[in-house]
Order: sequence, then structure tokens, then C-alpha cells
Amino acid sequence: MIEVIRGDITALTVDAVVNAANSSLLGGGGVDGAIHRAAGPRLLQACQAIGGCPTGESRITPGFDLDAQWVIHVVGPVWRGGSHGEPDMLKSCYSNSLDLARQHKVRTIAFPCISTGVYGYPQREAAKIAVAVMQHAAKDFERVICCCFSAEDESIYKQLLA
Ligand code: AR6
Repeated sequence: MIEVIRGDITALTVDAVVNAANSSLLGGGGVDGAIHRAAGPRLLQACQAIGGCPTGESRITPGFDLDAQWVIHVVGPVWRGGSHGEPDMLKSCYSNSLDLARQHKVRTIAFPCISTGVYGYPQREAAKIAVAVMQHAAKDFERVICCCFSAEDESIYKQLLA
């Protein structure tokens, strides 16, 4: 079951929230900053111990002060026009996160719109990839949530899932 929600991902009660991080895993702005603020300083310590993550891959930590039990950190591609492997890397972000989630018996998971903020990936193109990967995996989960921050993203996802 794929749902579209508009709001702050840190406020959701789910087993896992996905974080759109950078390869240092040491925090940043956007959703990454919000997740680190809400999870508290132990999240940074856990990320420091991991020591980074390549683009397209994912790493898991506890959620600490979040309601979510887990944070799955992914590093989306920076948009460089679309012919530098960005679609495959974005697809890997979603599929690797869902693989990690399955390994940790996650039943409910929420994704932000990875790469579409600071990293500049066109929203509709990114959403098509996100929805395709989620649809493929949805049967393995109770809830897969697309957590949109903007009304525009919400409407794109709702159209794609209609
Ligand atoms: N809940 C849900 N979505 C949010 C929230 C929130 N609290 N805050 C922002 N968004 P971005 P990226 C949306 O820039 O493009 C960071 O500095 C936002 O509106 O957070 O993957 C990292 O450290 C947008 O739709 O991530 C990296 O350096 C989406 O989250 C870099 O930004 C993603 O925007 C990653 O860039």
C-alpha cells in the first residue's frame, strides 16, 4: 500500500524513515538537518561510526529520539543534466533502502523526495522513479509512505499513483 502524505517526515510514526543525506553522513540542511535535529546528537555519533556512504547506497542507524525505530540514510545523486547516471543512482537509493528495510523487518517506511531539493533532481522525473521502485516492493510492507514537503510534490505523487 503506497500512501502520499504532505508534512514533516520527522513527525511520522513509522518503523523507518529514510534520510536524504550526503556521502559524509554527518548531517546537512533540508530533510537531513530536520532528521538530525529531531533524532538528537546520538544520531550524529552513530553516523560518525559508519564513516560515510557512496552515492546510491544506504546505511541504517537507530532513530534515537524519533518515533521511528530506524533511520535509513541514502545518498542521492546530484542532478547534472540526467546523462551522468542519475536515474540509475536514484533508483538504487530507493531499492537499497527497501532492501535494508526488509532485512530489519521494517513493516512501515516513509521516504522524502530524495535528491529533489539541494541536489536539483527534477521533481516529476524523480517521482516516477520513486513510484516505480515502491510499486515493485509494496507487497513486502504494510505501508510505504511518500512524505512530500511541498504541495507540488504531493500533487505529482498523487497523479502518478492515481
Ligand atoms: N520532511 C520531509 N521532507 C522534507 C523536510 C522534512 N522535514 N525538509 C525538507 N524536505 P533536500 P537532497 C524535502 O535538499 O536534494 C542536505 O543538506 C525537500 O523539500 O533535503 O537529496 C544533505 O545533507 C525536498 O523535497 O535533499 C545533502 O547535502 C526533499 O526533502 C543534500 O541536502 C529533499 O531535499 C541532499 O539534497
